[in-house]
Amino acid sequence: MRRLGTVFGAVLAGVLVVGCSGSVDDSGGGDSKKLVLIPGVADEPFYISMQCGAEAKAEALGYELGTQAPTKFDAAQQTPILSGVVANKPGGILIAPTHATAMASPMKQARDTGIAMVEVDTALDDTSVAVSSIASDNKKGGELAAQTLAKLIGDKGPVLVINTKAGTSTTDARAQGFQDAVKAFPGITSLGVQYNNNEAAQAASIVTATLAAHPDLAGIFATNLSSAEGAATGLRNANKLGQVKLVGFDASPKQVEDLKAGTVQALIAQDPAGIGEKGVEQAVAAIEGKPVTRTIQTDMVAITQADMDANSKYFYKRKC
Ligand code: T6T
Repeated sequence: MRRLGTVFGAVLAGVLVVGCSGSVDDSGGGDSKKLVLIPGVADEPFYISMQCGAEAKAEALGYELGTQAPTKFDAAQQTPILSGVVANKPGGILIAPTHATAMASPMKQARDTGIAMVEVDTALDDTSVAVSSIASDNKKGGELAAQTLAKLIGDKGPVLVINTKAGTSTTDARAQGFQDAVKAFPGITSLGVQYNNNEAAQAASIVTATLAAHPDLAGIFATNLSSAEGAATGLRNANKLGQVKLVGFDASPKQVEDLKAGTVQALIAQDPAGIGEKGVEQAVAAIEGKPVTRTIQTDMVAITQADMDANSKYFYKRKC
């Protein structure tokens, strides 16, 4: 896989030689010094933090990075954005594919035009398309969430997983890791996984309906920002704050407020800025014909109210 990246980079370097300025490929337009980040959804602190890291690294390496994002976390919206970006022929694209299979065909088409494709956060099932993938160890994150929640509920009671959208590589791995790890606790019953379509309001409704059917609900694992923010609202609406323990992935400003207020008991924070930085490094390596690392894992940390001040560097941003 490393070899694929290197060879691919060398092909791009060949294109550079043809271009007159060293950065512009005059054979068909485009600019190899340009990178584009295509996040999963616009205006969301995880991706904003990723963009901040990517922009800073691009500037440091003498590249320009633009961002184009869909308004919803949806492959049908992300596909035309990707096609529009490809038409402008940047040197590299950092993309968080919104679906593990539905984004395969448009991403292959992009790769086949000679653009260096790097996956940031989410990934395709097909590992042959991107030269590099940078993400948290999401399965391990789900396992960590299960252990954290088990401790909070004294190893017993019914628990629910609120997941985002089926087909999202990261959150599916988190839910799987959680479900596998929870089996080690005989006193815990899994109520299974429900999907909120990456909409906080849907997560709140799921909590309301689950509490009506299972008033003894002990704990919830919310696999990302939208599900965790919405689950906190659902618990608040039902006056169950603190009674039903909530562990959520991510660390948006609202999630951090919820942790401070005791609405959420633990957050599993990722390092989106680090994902963006490393994504740029890998895209640039591929463009310049240098060795590329196929898979890179970034940091993750479980944060509780007790250690939130010490871990504030992991909090996500609304702007750079
Ligand atoms: O949890 C992150 C990201 O890792 C996941 O792939 C999708 O949801 C987030 O962006 C948070 O909303």
